[in-house]
This record gives sequence, C-alpha cells and structure tokens, in this order.
Amino acid sequence: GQVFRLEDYGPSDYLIPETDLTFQLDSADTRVEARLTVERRDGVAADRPLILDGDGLTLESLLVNGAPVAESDYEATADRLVLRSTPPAKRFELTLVTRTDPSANKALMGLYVSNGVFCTQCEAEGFRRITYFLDRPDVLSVYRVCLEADRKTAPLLLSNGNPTDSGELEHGRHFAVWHDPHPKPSYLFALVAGDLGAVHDTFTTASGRDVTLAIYVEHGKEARATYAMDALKRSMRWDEERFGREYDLDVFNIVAVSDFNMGAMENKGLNIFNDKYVLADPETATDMDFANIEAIIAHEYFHNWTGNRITCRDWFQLCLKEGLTVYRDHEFSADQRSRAVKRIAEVRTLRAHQFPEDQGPLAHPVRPRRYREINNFYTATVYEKGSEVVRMIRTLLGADKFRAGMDLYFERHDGQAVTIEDFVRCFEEVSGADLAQFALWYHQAGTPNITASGRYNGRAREFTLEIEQSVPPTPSEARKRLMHIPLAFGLVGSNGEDMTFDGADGATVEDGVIHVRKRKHVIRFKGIGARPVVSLNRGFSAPVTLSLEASAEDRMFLARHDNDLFSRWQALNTLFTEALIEATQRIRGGKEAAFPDELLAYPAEIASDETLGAAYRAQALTLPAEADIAREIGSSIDPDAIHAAISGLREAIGSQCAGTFGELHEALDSGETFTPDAASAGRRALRNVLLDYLSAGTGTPEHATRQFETADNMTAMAAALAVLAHQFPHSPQTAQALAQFEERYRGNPLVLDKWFMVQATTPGPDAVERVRGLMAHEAFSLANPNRVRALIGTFASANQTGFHRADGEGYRFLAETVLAIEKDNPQLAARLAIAFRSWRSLEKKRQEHAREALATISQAKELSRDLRDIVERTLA
Ligand code: HT7
Ligand code: ZN
Repeated sequence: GQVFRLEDYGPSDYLIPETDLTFQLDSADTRVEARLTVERRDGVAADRPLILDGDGLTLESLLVNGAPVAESDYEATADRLVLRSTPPAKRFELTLVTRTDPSANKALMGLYVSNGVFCTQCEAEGFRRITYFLDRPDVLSVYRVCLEADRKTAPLLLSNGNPTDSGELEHGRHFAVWHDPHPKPSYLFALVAGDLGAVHDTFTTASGRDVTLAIYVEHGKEARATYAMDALKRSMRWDEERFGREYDLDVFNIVAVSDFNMGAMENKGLNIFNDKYVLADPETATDMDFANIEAIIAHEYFHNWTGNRITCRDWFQLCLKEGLTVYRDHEFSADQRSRAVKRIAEVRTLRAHQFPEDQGPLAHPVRPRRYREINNFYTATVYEKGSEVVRMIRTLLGADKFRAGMDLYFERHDGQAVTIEDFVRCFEEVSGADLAQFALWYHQAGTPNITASGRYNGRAREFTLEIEQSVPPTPSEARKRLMHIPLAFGLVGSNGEDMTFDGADGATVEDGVIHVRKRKHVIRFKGIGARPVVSLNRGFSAPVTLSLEASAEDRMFLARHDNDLFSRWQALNTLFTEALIEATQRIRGGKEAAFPDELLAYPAEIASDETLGAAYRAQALTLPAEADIAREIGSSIDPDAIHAAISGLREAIGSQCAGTFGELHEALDSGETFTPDAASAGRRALRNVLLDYLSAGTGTPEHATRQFETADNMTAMAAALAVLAHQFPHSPQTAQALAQFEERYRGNPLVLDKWFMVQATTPGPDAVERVRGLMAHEAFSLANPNRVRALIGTFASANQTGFHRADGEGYRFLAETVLAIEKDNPQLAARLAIAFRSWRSLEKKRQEHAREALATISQAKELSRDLRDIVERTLA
C-alpha cells in the first residue's frame, strides 16, 4: 500500500475559500450538491490539473462556472476527480452532484444513519465519502449548508455554525440553512438530521455574548443529559479563566448517537458524541462514567481553540491538536477534582496503553513521519504521550511563561493550519529557551529508561546522585539521540520534609527539577547534614521508566512521608510490583507465593488514614493490574502465574486487614443520596476496593452479594457484580446476580455493556467460550462499536488469562472475529487487532499461537488498508 511521508508535504495548487452544500437527505439515496469556489494559488499555472479526493463516490454531474465539462477534460473515479485544465481566471466555480446511500454505510465514516438519525464523521478522511474535495486539513473553507429532509422523521436539521434560514418544502419536506463564518478544514464538517429530544441552556461569555446551548439525545433520555450540560458550562468557563479562550458562535450543539467509532468529535459548533459519553444518571452510570463524560465534553469543547481555530497543516501534526487538547482536559479535570488522584489515574492509563505501544512493534514518534492509514495513528502515543510533552514544556518554562507561550500561539496562528515546529517556536520565543533537544520528544519514538542511585558521604556532607538515560531502539529507529528529561525531585529528610542544599553540580538543577540532558550525570548536592531518601520523577514529571536503586525501607518511608502525593503512591506501587514479580517467579518455579509482612499490614494503615482523601486511599490500595506486571517482567510472560500472584496478594492483604477493612466498608455505607462529585465518588471507590479485598480474604461471596442487593447506585452495583463474577465465577450467587442485572437492564444497551464487560473479563480458560456464547445474545451486535468494544475489546485487552489461553484459542477467536468485523467496519477491526501487539513478550508456545493467528489475518483476501497496516507492522 501507499506510504505517506512527512517530507513529501507541499501545499495544494488550489484552495477552496467557499463551500456551499445542499443535501437532499434520504436514508437510501441522498443527493449532495456541492458548489465550490475554487482559487488557484499564486504562481500556479492554469494547466495544472485540479485533483479532488473521493472515496467510493459516483459523480452524477459536473459544471465549471455553470457550464458542463467535456468528457475528455475530466476523469471521475470512485476515489478522485481530475479536472485536466481549469479556467484561466484565478477563481472559478465548480458544481458537483454525487449520491450516497447512508443506510448502507456501516464503516461509520462520512454520512451514515444511526438509530434513524442522519449523522456524519469526517475526521480524518470521511468528507471525501460525501463529495469530491481537497480533503486535507490545510484547505480551509467557509461553509454554507442547506439540509432538506422529511419533516416527520427529521424535524431537527443541524450543521456547523449559526442557523440562518429554515422553511417548508413540498411533499412534507422542510429545509434549514446553516452558515459557519469560521474557515475550517473539511474534517470539521458535520450534519445531523433526525427526531431527537433535547436539553437546552445558555452561557454568557466573559465578554457578555449569549450562547444558546443544546444537547440532543434520544427521546425519553433528556434527564440523563443534564450532567453533560453542566460539564459543558464548567468547561466553557474554565477555558476563559485558565486560557483566556472564549466561545465564538451564537450556538453550541452536541448530539449523542449510538453508533460511533470513537468517543466523540469536535466538529465546529456541532460536536457529535458516542452516547456512552453523554448519558448518565446514578442508576445507570458509574462514577467512572461521570468522570469520563466530564473529561470528554471538556476535551471536545477545548478543541474549539486547539484544533478548530488553529488546526493541523497535515495529519502528521495530529498531536498538535490532540496532545495539547488532552493536556487541557487533564488540567480541567485536575482542577475540578483531586489533582493527585487525577495524576495517578493519568499515569496508570499512560503505562497501560502508551508504554506497551512505545515498547512494541507499533511504536512511533508523537509526531510520526510515515503512515499508511491515518486512522491507525489516533493512538495513545499521539494523545497521551503528546499531552505529557506539553506538560513537560510547562515544567521547563514555569506556569507564567507557559501561559505566555500559549497566548502567543493563539494570537499568532489563529485561523491557520500549522505544525509542531510553529507550536514549539512560540515557547522558545517567550522564554528565550532553546528547545531543540527537548523537541526530540516529538520526533523520537520509545520510552526512555532512567536508572538512578544515590550515595551519602557524611564527612563531606554530600549526597551524590548518579543518573543515566537510555532510549531503546524502536522499529526503523535503531539509534537514538540523547533526550532532555526534566525530573522533578526532592531529598527527603528523616522528618519527612525536603532537605535544602547549598548547591549542586553535575547537571542543571532548578526549581526542584533535575535537567537530564547527557547520557550520564553525577550530581553532587552539597551541605547535606544527614542521609536523605531521594524522591525522583515527582508528579511523573517525565514519561520514562525509572529504576531507582532503593531499599524496601526507603520505599516504605517515601510511601509514608513523601510530600508529593503522587510519589507516595508510586513508592507503594513499586513495592507491590516488586513483590508481585518475585511471587510470579516463585509460582513459575513451582513454589508458593510469599509476601513481606509490612506490605500485608500497611494497607490497613493507609485505608484508615483520614489525612488522605478517600479517592486517594482507593488508588493507593489498588494493586497493579496483571498487564502492569507483565510489562514489568517484559519477556517470556506467563499470564497464569501473574494472575495467581496477584490473587495471592489480594487474598493475603484481605485476610490480614479484614478487621479494619470490614469496619470501614460498613462505615462508608452512609446511606447518603448520590451526588457525582469527586468527594462522594472517592468514598464509593474506597468502599469498592475494600469489598474486593474483603471478598478475597474471606473467600466467600457474602459481602459482594449484600452490596449487590442493597446497592442504590450503579457504582456500587457494578463493582459488586465484578467481584462476584471475577472471584466467584461458579457460585450460585454470581449466577443469580448476573441474571438479575440482565433482566433489570434488558432495554438499556449502555448498561448491558457493563454486563458484557464483567463477563468478558472473568479470568480463566473458559472465558473464550463464554464470550463466544454472549455473541449470540439478543443485545449483542457486531455492527455496533460499543457492543463490540464491551465484549470483544475488553476480552482481548483486559482478560490476560482468557485471551492468552495457553492453547491459543483466545488468539484464534480474536482473529476470526476481527475478520468478521472488518468487512463492514475496518477501523473498528484494526483497533481490536492491536491486542496482539505485545505477542513477542509472551512465553514461546503462546508466541507461536499468536503468530499463527496474525498470519491467518494477514493471509485473508482483500484486507482493508486499516487492518493490513496493523497486522503487517505487528508481524514485522
Ligand atoms: N478528533 C476526534 C477524532 C475522531 C476520529 C478519528 C478517526 C475516526 C473516527 C473518529 N471520531 C473522532 C476525537 C477527539 O480526539 O477529540
Ligand atoms: Zn481530541
């Protein structure tokens, strides 16, 4: 397949300053008339052909300046329209008519129908499935859109910008006209037409402009959209206060649809959402759902400035909008909730998704240089590592200069399509800093490793810290350059406070940050009166793997006393991880797992430490996941041994701390009415972690059954169901709870997804058969991405013992299912296939089974570009 290369970028010969679209909407046969004002760029000869992108289109008619074009003067195929020569005038008008069948569009890209509602998804290259166009992000156009549809089935007609006209047509049809004054790339175009309910509100911007807000959902679900509306208004205010960014249209609309390939889409003035990230109430949504809704509503809204007003020059620059917008939504959530808890959750996500990507065959830089299919680059690296890079710029510059750099970026590039270099230059200019070495974070793939060790010399009153960096090779980047890594740190004294020092040499040490730039630094801190315990990479200031030589006593000391809450969590997490790795090795060697006494006793201490918030305590008590331990072990992985080690530790802590945990679990059941705020959610999270331990400690389903039966909110109920299904899969109580849940939520697909997920993640070799069986359930459908992700996606990505079943059946099942999905929805299939990416880290037999399953996919006939790209890179 064709490879797109960053170095081949060149501006287009033609621009399209104005786009006028008329849609005659019909679910089986929609007519699209596009009137494009085309402009030849200065210096481009008139005999340069105009080449427009298409994807699966049929051209019905073509006019240039209102006149038909001779057949010999153009060529129209499904994927492009070539106008061999254009009129001599610099500007001319092109009128194109195409037809599409939205109800047959199962790829969910371009114009499609979801639950009877017409909607669009144009990022990255979906607009070319609607009409021929210069479908690239650096071609910005002002859109006027006229929608015509049947009034009864589609009373609501929405597009980008502001509404300008509407009225009746013949045969029960009607129309609406929308005008978006802000020039935008085609990937931000959207329309929605259907019959939906709504919640309405208003927002007055800082400068006093009134904005009409609406969130559209299926009739009857309006009450479940009020939390999303609240999150939207909080996001709008926050962006004004933190970044000085105001909204810029008269209306802001959000529409929730039930068939959607990703989380949501930031189309200008008309965000389209996966309904999973809009709909919530206490009975049907967990605290995690509420937090996700808040974050994704904010994320899409923040794109209005970082993505829409300033967009990407080309798709290699995707992190320019995505990494930056993730950083902004992380900061928003940190301000709305507990900053430390949010940071811990971010780091868990980064390690769970981005680290394996960066350490495997699909590794790529935050700003890639090559792609075969852009849809496969909406990755954890572009999004999450991209956000970490922005966070590091803030660490390097400090809050004020970071804000000045952002202000300059908004002022200088408003209305433009720009690059990462343009972005970084703004920060260099406001600070005078040279960010050339730092910019490698954008250009070089791979997770840097840091090793560190400290020595104290009492006589010289010196503490010496040796730090070394290395970046492992990644596909097509064997040799790596040295990175600029900002490590926040503290030298913690015996009283738990940070020690001061008289100076340091061997590296730049400023404002609590060590700037690692060389392969090795030997840093001497002077004037240190007693041995400190070093706390390194505080707040996870750099996305690296760190092996810091330290005794278990020192780690426990930091877990108890570090003044950085993230690092306290990290110290304990490292102790758990080290103990679990050792236990895994013992189990593989045929021995019993054994754990240090202090590690079994400390959880009771931290669980009842009221100086810490409940949400934080819940995070501290949550053991590393099986995938975390697998990643740390790194090679010849046996998921069954890891599972046994974690179960053993959970059980040991659960029985050792049973008294404290039992009392606390009881006390946290306060009977308060549900509110989704962070403090109440924290109490529920802590209660659920305790339930997990208590059940493991007692070895009986009693606690979980009681919590399930008395739960008055979904957070408590889903957690109890998970404990039952995962710890007691064969008990009658579990069968009964599953049946009750299914019965109660039969008519609510988003809630039934939780039921699918809990069963898909039930550990053990019979998971494959269970998942196969559930595919026949009446509520399951391979055509709906949420259903597929809930059942197949969670099985493959979050059920280590099930998916990696020793006989390879999990891999064969995934290969066969991916091929079935691929026929309709290649994007979804490609995302599922990513579950194979760490196959080379497995023990030999599993590796062989995984390779065979991957080969089955790659040998299939007529593979989509999406799936072929993932499978070939995974096998390479
Ligand atoms: N910018 C949006 C990306 C997106 C997308 C990409 C490919 C295919 C379907 C898609 N739906 C949404 C989402 C975001 O990051 O905000
Ligand atoms: Zn985004």
